[in-house]
Amino acid sequence: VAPAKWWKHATVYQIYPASFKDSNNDGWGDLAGIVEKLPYLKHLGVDAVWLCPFYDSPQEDMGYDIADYEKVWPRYGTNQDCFELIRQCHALDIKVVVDLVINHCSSEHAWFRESRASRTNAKRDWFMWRPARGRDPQGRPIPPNNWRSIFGGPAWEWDEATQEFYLHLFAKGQPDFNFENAELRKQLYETAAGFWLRHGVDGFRIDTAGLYSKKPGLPDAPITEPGSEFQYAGELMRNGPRIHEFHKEMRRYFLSQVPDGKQIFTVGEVGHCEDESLLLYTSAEQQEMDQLFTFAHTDIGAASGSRYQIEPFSLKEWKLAVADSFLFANRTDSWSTVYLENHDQPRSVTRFGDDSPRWRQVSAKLLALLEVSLTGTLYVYQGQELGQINNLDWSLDQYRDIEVVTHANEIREKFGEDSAQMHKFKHAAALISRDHSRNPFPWSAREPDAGFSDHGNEPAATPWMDPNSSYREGINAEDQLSDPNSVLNFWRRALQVRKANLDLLAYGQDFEFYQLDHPSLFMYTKQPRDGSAQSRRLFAALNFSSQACEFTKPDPRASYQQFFANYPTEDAEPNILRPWEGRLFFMD
Ligand code: TEU
Repeated sequence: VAPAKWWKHATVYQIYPASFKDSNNDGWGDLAGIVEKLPYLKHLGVDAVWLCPFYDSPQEDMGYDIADYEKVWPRYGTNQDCFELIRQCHALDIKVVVDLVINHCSSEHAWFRESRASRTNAKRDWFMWRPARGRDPQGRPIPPNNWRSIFGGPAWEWDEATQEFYLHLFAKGQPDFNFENAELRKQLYETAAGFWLRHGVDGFRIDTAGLYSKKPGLPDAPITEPGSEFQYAGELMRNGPRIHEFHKEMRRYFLSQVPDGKQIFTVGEVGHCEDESLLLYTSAEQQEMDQLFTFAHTDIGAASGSRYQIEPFSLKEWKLAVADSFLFANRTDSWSTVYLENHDQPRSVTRFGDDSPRWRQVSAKLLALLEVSLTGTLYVYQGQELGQINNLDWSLDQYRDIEVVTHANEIREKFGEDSAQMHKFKHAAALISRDHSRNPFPWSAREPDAGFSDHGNEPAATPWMDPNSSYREGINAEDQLSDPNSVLNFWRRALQVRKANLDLLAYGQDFEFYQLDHPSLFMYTKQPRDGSAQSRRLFAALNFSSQACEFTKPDPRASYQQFFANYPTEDAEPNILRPWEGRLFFMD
């Protein structure tokens, strides 16, 4: 067996700095708060943390709009706090991965201010400026193409002073860089990546890693939403002709900034793309990225380009989508990821389990059991280890995310507050909004702010976002730490089981479905990687429904030894899975 790269079998814990822990009682999480909670993470058993953006930013898109790559946002602390956090993590043998956000910066970044100063500015070409296509009958400038921004509305913003549009695939405050400009690329890698590599980070989560090379000529998008002024640009903005060249160049730069022998790693957020491109992006030989996040299994039932148009999906479709996230890498030199949650996704218990009080715990455990058994680097998002659920019964004004706000405004303007469209949108937001993963972390049930802020003898500050009221129903760290049957303690054990069986669980190969068509059972087998001392295969039997369900094992001649389950084994019936029950077996 080849010597392992640490990041292949690592469990990475994703931290949303605004909402993890507030150490200075200002209602916002901060870096010192993360340091305070490192023992909690060590106890859980994670190997690395991925920190969402903590850089200076006007926070139009929660830090994904960066105004200064080399400076910590003051509410999160100082650069010294960040260097200290890196030191403390390393002292506990926890690696640190940070977010690399380079498709765009904030419109407040010095480079963009210069670029917009005049058409002849030396940095004009660092962003995507284009002239108007003429004027409409009212005399307003017509955007260069019909692209819609990912957050809704046009992807172009008119600059009155210099009489041109700039492109922003996301918010207005997030102008896209022009990657065709070599000088820009060089300076960008230096400031966004070099600075942090030299301060000891162990890798990057590369934001929007497929978007840097757009379709040359920026042609109009096909009409997929008739009657709408702006259209989803899909493949025209993604995976363009120079994307692999850019990634290779970036990779060479990263390696030039770390000491010889240090293993850094990168995970790219790529979303939707063909298997061939996935392989190119992640092949060890190609030297681009090490692994990536795809969206098929998390965006399921939400049309691409219009996330809030939700449709029901079957378990079979989801099983296939889950498998797609890692099967492309089987027996190749590529690597994959395992994740169900992040800061752009709602809570997995609500999406894929059952968040009713009766089944939320056991279904959260089932999802943990599924994830620890899959091949690839495992990512756990803060709160997921508690079985956090969506915010139930929220009103629209409690949401904070720019995506929800922009869409809601658009619908209100077009159809009105009381329209069927608005009701549909509210329903979709309750299911799928990004806010559900962004609430303050529930540390304790004994405080009105869920123990988010260290407030000493002062009253606790009002958190920047309401906590999920579920903290009063047992979804908080304090209660779960002391309950041996909690979701948290199950996750701890699950990570230990994974560690004890890496060759089969984290590195296993040749995943195959058993009874793929079954409407409520998710069952599969796989084998240990080649050369492993482990010779037994895995058989997993998972019941994704709130009804008991009979199951059979794939090969009646094989012998089976159950080694992990999410229900007590004493009263188990050999051929029946209870609601949301899952069992893992060694199969000989
Ligand atoms: O997300 C990029 C992305 O592909 C989005 O389409 C994402 O799926 C979106 O949130 C779905 O609603 C990254 C970050 O993860 C996200 O938080 C940022 O808002 C975005 O980039 C812009 O930087």
